[in-house]
Amino acid sequence: MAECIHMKIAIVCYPTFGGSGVVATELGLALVERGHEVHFITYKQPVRLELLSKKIHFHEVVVPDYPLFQFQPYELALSSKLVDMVKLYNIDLLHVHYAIPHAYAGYMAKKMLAEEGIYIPMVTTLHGTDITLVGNHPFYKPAVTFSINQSDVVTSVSQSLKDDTLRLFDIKQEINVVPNFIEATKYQKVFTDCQRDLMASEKERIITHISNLRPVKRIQDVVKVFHKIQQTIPSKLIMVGEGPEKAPAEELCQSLGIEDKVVFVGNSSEIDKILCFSDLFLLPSEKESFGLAALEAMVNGVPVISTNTGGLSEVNEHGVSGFLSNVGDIDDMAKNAIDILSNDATLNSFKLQAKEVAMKFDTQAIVPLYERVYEDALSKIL
Ligand code: GMT
Repeated sequence: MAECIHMKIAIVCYPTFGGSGVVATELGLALVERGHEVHFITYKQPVRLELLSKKIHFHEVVVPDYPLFQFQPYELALSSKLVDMVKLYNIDLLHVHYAIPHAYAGYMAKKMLAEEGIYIPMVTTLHGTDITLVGNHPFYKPAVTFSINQSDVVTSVSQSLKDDTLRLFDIKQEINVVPNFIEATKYQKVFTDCQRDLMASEKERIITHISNLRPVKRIQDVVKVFHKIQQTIPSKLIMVGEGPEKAPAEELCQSLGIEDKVVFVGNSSEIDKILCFSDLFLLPSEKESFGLAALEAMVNGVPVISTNTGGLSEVNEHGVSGFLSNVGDIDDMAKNAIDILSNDATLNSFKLQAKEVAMKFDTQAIVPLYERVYEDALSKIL
């Protein structure tokens, strides 16, 4: 592998539970491992960022309340913070995750810096809802189109998201597909302390769903698929995450009479522990540009029953790491789940295959692609 020059990189992301923030944080940590210096710039310390050191910095963007403003101007505060931090730490490159409003704020920062003779490239990574759900709204579309086109390099987390972006926006920039990744080698050890008995009896299978429980995840479908599965296979459902669809899902469990078989655990920082004792992962999303949660399940040896929307088919291999169905096809998802769960031998081969497919997305394979993107971005301003 060719040696890469060490850079000072500012990463802008959402710090909360959610795929784009997780990817940005894991990327920052992996870059530090590879000798770069990383500065996270956002409004709160990212949830998966535990360690700060000489090479990992966190700079908080503060937006003080001012009574004149009905909405506090976060982009303004973010772009000012970017300008200050780039100057203070001699940062080489901005990497913004999620176009709204980060690419817009990054562009403004670039322009302000250029006024002072400081030229710095911006890489924008598109994650999904910034394109397919929110960014595409007429309220935001011109600004999103502009800031994508003004980025020095654009990446998307799947081919499907690239295709959506080119279809929905007037994009003049090339879009590089750099898939999401996972530290697969970390999971090669076999857990022996799963404590699965806390959740289910020995005879029961454990089925898991993890998300921000938003409408796009079709949470009612998770419950309906599980309702069918448990009629054939003794099982429990673990629902991880918080969001607006939680209460309606709890009501549905009640009305289907399965509330004693479903556990809502809320947000968790112990995802690996939960996946360690899970037998199957359900992801019946309406849209999913990549499906990082599916990849996290697979690397933990948990097969995935998902829809075939967006980039999911680039992650979950039909008949290998799990199965794909059309959006809303509850019967097909339940049938596939039962096929996997009904005997130990089949389940065990799917578990192994899920792990094997996940290896394709190992950090060691993907992070160098970002380094190449950075070099390309730097070469554009030198
Ligand atoms: O939908 C989510 O779970 C949150 C959202 C986000 O921006 O954090 O996730 C998007 O980005 C993830 C990381 O790249 C992808 O794995 C998710 O598929 C994508 N979500 C959608 O496209 C709906």
